[in-house]
Amino acid sequence: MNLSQQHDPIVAIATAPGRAAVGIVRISGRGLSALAHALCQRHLKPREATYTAFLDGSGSAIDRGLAIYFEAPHSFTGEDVLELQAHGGPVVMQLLMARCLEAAAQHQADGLPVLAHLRFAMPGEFSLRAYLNDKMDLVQAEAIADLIDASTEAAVLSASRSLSGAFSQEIAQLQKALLQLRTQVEAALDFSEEEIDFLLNTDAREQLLKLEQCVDTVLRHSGQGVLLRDGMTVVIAGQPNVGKSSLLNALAGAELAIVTPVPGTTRDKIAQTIQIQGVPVHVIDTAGLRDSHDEIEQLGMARTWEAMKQADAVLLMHDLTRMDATEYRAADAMLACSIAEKIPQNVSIIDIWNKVDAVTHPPCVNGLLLSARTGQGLDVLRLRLLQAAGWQGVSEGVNMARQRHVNALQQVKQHLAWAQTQLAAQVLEMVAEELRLAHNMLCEMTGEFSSDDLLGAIFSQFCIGK
Ligand SMILES: Nc1nc2c(ncn2[C@@H]2O[C@H](COP(=O)(O)OP(=O)(O)O)[C@@H](O)[C@H]2O)c(=O)[nH]1
Ligand SMILES: [Mg+2]
Repeated sequence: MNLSQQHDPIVAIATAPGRAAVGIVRISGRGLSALAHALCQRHLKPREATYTAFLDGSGSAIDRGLAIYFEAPHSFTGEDVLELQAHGGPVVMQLLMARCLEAAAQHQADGLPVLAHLRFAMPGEFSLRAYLNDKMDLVQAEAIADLIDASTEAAVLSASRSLSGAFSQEIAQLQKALLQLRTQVEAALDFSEEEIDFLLNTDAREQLLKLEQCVDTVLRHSGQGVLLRDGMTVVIAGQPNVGKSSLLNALAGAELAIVTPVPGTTRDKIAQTIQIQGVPVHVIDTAGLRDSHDEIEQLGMARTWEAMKQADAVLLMHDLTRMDATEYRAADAMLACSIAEKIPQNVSIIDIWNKVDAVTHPPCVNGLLLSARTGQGLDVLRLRLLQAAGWQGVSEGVNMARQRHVNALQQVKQHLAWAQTQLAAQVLEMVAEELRLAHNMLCEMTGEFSSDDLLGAIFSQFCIGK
């Protein structure tokens, strides 16, 4: 998008495609009262719902519904916004949108060229404008998309917290403390005798330490927020017939994967997202791992390995009923070795021993005993998964966060650590520089400084009409 297009009026269907009771067409831009007049043939009082006909070019009603006009700057985007709430049929919506474009084009002839540039909105463009017009910062704008995409109740609550500005406030507090320290350092730099004073007498070291601790706390909470947003990926692996598909079904509470006593039933991976304490957990059932010459099964097994490498945790499943079978145990030992060899260190491997219902004296094992059939041990397994993900369930509520935020905070932390080192070495210019860089990172998080690339990457992920 070039710069001039940034100010074009935009239109989109704001509701999901398909049939619905109500559908909303939304327009944002300058000078929309003229458009409202063309569509409704009446004056719309700002911020009031008016029941009206939506007229086509010849004056016939396309539909009747509610029109709401928000006059700039008192709107979501900070521009004039017009919302047309009509019956939610796809054709009604298309007709209304086409009529908006037609009525806007008419204004070219009437000497209102701005309106004549009305065009379809790009994904996230309404939110982008809200951000550009200082209606919200970048963290809040991201929270809108996260709220819409939230897959669990906990994710909704945390995205809503971030949208209300709770996360932005935490960052603002860090910014404030950092700015205070920077001011002191910069002042000391300006007067060389004060520099000595500063180094000897101020509590700069302590302020820095305190700041680092605050960053740590925000960082920890953000990690939790990222987990709520992105969830964790868990792969169930093991030899054929140990009960992997049964476990997926038991965790999901539905018959998703085919379960049979025939080894090699699962040929491809099957995924399902469940939630544990509000954390989305993407569980992947895989083809059992064994020596096989079946080509399809081999392809399935290759996918199993790929999935394991990319997982956060692997549930390595063993079959308690076959503990006495030498061949089975040898294959299990081989499998454990290959997994330890091939799977990256950061993937947690959790050994689980299935079919505990079928054995009278379960042996002492290193891992969890469970039964996919009766559900025994599943609660412990769920908690173990949360533990592997690093979920602490912050009691005061989690702010929704993204990996981008965590990365930025880690860099802030790094710059503060370097600032400590420079302070110890009494190189005040370098302390000032590190603090400046830390401050910049925080500003980038909230979008006070931002590149077009970053904005493009963020807003293009939004849905159209938001
Ligand atoms: N007794 C008992 N049988 C189980 C349990 N879990 C799975 N099975 C049986 O083991 C066989 C293989 O199960 P399946 O889930 O297809 O194993 P997969 O090949 O690892 O996916 C089926 O006959 C299941 O009914 C369990 O917890 N207890
Ligand atoms: Mg299976």
